[in-house]
Amino acid sequence: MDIRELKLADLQPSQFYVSEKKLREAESWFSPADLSAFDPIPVKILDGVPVMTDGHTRAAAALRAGLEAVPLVPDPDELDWEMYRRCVAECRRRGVRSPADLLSRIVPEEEYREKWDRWCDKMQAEVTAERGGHAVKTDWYKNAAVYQIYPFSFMDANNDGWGDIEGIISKLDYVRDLGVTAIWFSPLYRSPDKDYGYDISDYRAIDEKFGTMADFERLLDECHRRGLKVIMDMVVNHTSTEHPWFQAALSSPDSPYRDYYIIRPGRKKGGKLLPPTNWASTFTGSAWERIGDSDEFYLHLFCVEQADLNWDNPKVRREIADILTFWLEKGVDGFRFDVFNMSSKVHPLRDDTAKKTFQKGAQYFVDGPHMHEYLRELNREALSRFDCYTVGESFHPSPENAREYVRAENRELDTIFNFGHLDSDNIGGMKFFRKKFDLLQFKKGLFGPQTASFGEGWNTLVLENHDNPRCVNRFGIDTKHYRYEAATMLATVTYLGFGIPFIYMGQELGMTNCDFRSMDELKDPVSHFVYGLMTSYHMPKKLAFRFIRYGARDHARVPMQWDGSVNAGFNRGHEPWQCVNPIYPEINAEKDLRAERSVYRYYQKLLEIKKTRDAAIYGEMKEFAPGDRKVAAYSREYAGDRLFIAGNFTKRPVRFTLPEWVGGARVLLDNCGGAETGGGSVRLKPYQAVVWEARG
Ligand SMILES: [Ca+2]
Repeated sequence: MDIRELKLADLQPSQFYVSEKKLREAESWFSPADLSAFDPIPVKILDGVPVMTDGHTRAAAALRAGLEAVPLVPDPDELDWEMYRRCVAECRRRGVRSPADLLSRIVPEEEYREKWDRWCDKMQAEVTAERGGHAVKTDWYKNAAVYQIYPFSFMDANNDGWGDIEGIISKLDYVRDLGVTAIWFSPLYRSPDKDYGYDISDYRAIDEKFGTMADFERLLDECHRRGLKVIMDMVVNHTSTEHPWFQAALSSPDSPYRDYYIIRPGRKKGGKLLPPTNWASTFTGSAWERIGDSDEFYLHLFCVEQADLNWDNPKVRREIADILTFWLEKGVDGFRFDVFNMSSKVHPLRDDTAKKTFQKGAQYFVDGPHMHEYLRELNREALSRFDCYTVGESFHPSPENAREYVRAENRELDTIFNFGHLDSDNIGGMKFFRKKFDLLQFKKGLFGPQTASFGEGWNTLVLENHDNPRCVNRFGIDTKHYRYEAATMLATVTYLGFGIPFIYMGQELGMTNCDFRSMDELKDPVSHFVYGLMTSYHMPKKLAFRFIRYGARDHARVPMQWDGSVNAGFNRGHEPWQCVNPIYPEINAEKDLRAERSVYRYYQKLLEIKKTRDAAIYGEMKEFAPGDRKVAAYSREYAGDRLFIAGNFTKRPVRFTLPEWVGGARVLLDNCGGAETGGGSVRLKPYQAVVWEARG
């Protein structure tokens, strides 16, 4: 393939960022032995021809394969898909399954990665300087797979009952071997833990129970050495009330920090002092808390100990940009923004006049008037100065706003989470109130955002996180008899869609909900608040407990189940901060990895397809049989590469009609085995998921 075929001539010089000099430097790390491994394809670089890159690995691999050009993605909206496709095709033509495979044949991955990273960092710094401080944004996140770690409960190395950084490091090989490419850490910052890490009192410090900053830096390094990117949680809608800003705000009515928060005088009615508005917080009673015995209140949309920041104050936004820069300079690769779309409030703040039990005032802070503007500013001031990825946890955004947040050309966020499908087994999004599982709602919630953002932005795919019960205990699943089948089916149907898979720790083992015996075993303040509320409305305690146990966030927060030893191997016997799920001798990592039917090993196969298959990454998603109440099915297609995915959501066999082309297609993945295709249809066993492939 001639390099000029890649339409280089059509590109503007500003789109190149690798000089020939740099290329020569890069060439110097290939030993003659490395090069001979490529025989008869020598690595050659033509004078004056720039190499462009859309990802470290891919660029290096192509370079080594003798390809002179790899596409660059200076900005996501300028991506040349056609060029990318041809590049990958060329790798394939040379008998290499994927660029990553090519790489692993030559030098030990870690040694290579280190050299490459150093080179890229240097290059990135030069280009960033040339571009007035704005970095080149690569698209590494597009074929990423993210593993979420809730540090409290992952691994307790020093046996004090709390998970810690040392513990995480000891399990990084386990995480890497699953096949993920990035880790999102729930907050590791200093926190009084009123909301378990989501109430931050120092954004630049690691909490003592997890370790030290030096430990964190080692964690970052150990992740990077294994090719794992690091995504930090960022909770900046509110701070802990123990944060020095809030303490300073309280210290004096004249403190400039008062304007860091949303502080308003109360209203006097009939000799009584009422909060400034009637809003109810999501976690506890009124969203306003009186400041001492003054007439003023501060706003907290969540816990009393989580004071909302005033984003309309430019100094607050500057502080946030500086915090992001602090972590980016340390080398983290991205952020997950907690409830990001509540930060811009509508002023003046008014009563919620909607006729419902809880007046939350959502219309005065969800997708607020300056939300888009503030996100763009954070990009300009911090995010765009590094090659970093962002995902926003949104709080019920409107579909229009959801699209705008991720539209690449807007430069706001790369992705947001979409949770619509997770409400398909509860009433009105209230997770404690169970309803009969509705597959149509699940499909609409899962597939809708995939078509809405396609071609404009990127997407994420979620089944679990630290705020949700375990997926195998939901969606009407018969967990007792079909745990393995359901765990693997849900993953297949969810993760082969358009977007980045997010996997919550333990999900890859099919971990189940905990059989909590009493409220004492639950730690989450939300569980206790809602329980208190229910009983205050005279709901019998037993019944209230049943509701709580159905939807509690606590299920996901019990210690990770590593093996059958004491405390599931989470530590060496100290009582954990949160009780261990008594089922652990039966469900744990060691046992799953040895099992004939291993959820973990199935995830490995699934993620391999997800990360390397063009159709699974870039393909357009088309839903099939959207009205089917038992089966979810869709196709992904990219440049002649086709996949078809179907999953049975019931515990009974189902016959399902297939599109014509699938009839002759090869089965690529099958969680139960023995898919019976014939006569234009397939007979799916209970919770069976099948993936068919066809090329050309
Ligand atoms: Ca510990």
